[in-house]
Amino acid sequence: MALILYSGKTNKNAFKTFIAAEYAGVQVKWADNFEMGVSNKTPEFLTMNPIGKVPVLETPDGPVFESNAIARYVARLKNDNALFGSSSIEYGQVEQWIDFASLEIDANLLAWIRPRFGYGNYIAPVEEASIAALKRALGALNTYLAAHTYLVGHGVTLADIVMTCNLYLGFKALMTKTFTSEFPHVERYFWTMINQPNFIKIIGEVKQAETVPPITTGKKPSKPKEAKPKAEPKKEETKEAPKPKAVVAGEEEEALKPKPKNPLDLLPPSKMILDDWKRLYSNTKTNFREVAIKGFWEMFDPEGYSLWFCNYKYNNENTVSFVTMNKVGGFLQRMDLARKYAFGKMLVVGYEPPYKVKGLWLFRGPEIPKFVMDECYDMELYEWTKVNLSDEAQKERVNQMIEDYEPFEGGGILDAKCFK
Ligand SMILES: N[C@@H](CCC(=O)N[C@@H](CS)C(=O)NCC(=O)O)C(=O)O
Repeated sequence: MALILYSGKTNKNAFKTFIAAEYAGVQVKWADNFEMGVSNKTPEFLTMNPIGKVPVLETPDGPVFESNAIARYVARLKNDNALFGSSSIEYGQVEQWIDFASLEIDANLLAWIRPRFGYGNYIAPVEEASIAALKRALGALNTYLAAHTYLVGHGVTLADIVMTCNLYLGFKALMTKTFTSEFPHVERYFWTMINQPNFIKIIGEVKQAETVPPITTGKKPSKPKEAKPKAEPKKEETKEAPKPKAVVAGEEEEALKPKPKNPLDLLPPSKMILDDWKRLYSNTKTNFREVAIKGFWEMFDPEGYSLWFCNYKYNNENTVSFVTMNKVGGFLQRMDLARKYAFGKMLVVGYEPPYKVKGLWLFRGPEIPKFVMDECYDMELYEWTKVNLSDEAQKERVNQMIEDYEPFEGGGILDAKCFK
């Protein structure tokens, strides 16, 4: 029989339960007709959780509240669950990171977000202190993750579930790319976790916040300028309730202006038609060297396009094959913004860990486009080297990467992904 979770369906604290349930093989379902602010204030609900907050899990043996406790309970329903680690010390570390995720990350994120979402008064020095404390915590997490794929051991634990759900709120609602780029290992960790099948199934696709929401408490900010995190672009604060993005004060006019052209569209025309190359690549099934590779060099326009090798900077961390492949898959998804201007091949090399991730990219223009560098955080996780076209060995490496030639630099190709 399924356990029942009382909560709104977009609550990140409720996601912890459902993700843990996926890993534990436990059935949980949402309570029918739950209405936030109404259902959690009834006398029946208050007997389950006297503070009237969600989520609450109803079990045959009684209710459990507090989202971390619910996730632990669900995980415990499976004996020897790897979500708790595989030894006493790992168990201790799982608990350590759950507390860190709650007390150092979530608490500061909430202190930052609440006034901006209209819950509680905005007080500039309080916001500043919350952001500083959050940055301190993210800095520490970033240092740890520089040498770790998961928070504990070599697989997903409850600590990763709680941490990712808490970070999710920040990435979705508050922490823009400008803010998170200071913490590249946290970014990589977050996108890797959020792309795990059991996470995607529950949370779905996540888009990072593009702006920090304006203050909506109805009170004038005491010190509006200092209130904003320094890295964020200036934005008008408003006294009114939140409005759809395009009509928030100062943005209406902006929204009506035609979108500026991508600077790459203003480059002198090129003889190379990217779509023709992509079509040739996709349609060549035999004689790849003679047809596709030969065709590539005939089409290639060194004036209008540039070729780049990339090499993942943290190959030693690539100890789990599917995590490595997911990482590359996530990168290609995020490169979607460059589909009109790029072609890429990404290889996961080696049949034994650590796997090496190497790629080849063709970009419109003589440099890697700035908007790609700015907007796709994965770019900085790779070392980029422009292909020297007068070096035949480098050109042969290009051919081999396009062709998935094996063995590639002495290793088998575990996975080859194409961006086209
Ligand atoms: N520490 C609690 C936080 C619970 C919480 O703050 N729930 C909010 C929704 S995310 C709530 O129910 N608020 C309603 C209220 O305060 O009355 C947990 O992790 O479950």
